[in-house]
Amino acid sequence: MARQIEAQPYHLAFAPESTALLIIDMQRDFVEPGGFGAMLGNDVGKLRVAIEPIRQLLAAARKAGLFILHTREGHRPDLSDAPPAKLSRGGGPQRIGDAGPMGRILIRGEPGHDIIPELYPLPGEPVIDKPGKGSFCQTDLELILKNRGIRTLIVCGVTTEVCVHTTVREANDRGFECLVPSDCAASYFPEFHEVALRMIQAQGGIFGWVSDSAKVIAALS
Ligand code: C5J
Repeated sequence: MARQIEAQPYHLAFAPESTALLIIDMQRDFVEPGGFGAMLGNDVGKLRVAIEPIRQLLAAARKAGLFILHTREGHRPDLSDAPPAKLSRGGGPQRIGDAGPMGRILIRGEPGHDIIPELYPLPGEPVIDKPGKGSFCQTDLELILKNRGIRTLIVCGVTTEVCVHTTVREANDRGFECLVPSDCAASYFPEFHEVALRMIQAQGGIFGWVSDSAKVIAALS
């Protein structure tokens, strides 16, 4: 059944059965002290504003029967899937793979790599482990979405201008319609968050649509 979400630059028509909620990298490594985000010199508190709006949207999406997926950025323990150019970034004393208070930084299976308890996946909700910023790069996400008949993505998570934006761009080029609820994404740099959202909806929605959690929840109810 077709419905509409009030959004910018104009409403988005969607059908719940072909719509997925995709939650990007809500991992301890990004939103808690001592992880990858902090290692890069960021104030992780800036990302935590998105947790409660995502939690509410996730609950509404589960109730509405939407297909829900989560992603995690991270690497194999032997770092064989981490490009040297990524490993050398940061400039600080710590690198990806080094030991931190939540285990080895950005390494699969370590406590810091896991999704935060507030947004923890339920059994049956796919978790896509990705080595890069985009969720389609070197993952089976596209296959899973196509097999399920998904055409519309509601994309949440962190950070707005990095993994959320990269994923929206990748998805847009693959023919998916993407909507980002503005309060369900966050950045270590609030000005980047604002501009990233403007970039998505500019030029008639060059990459997709922007709305907020209240409007999406209203459309799902
Ligand atoms: C970053 C991400 N910012 N999940 N990753 O390195 O946005």
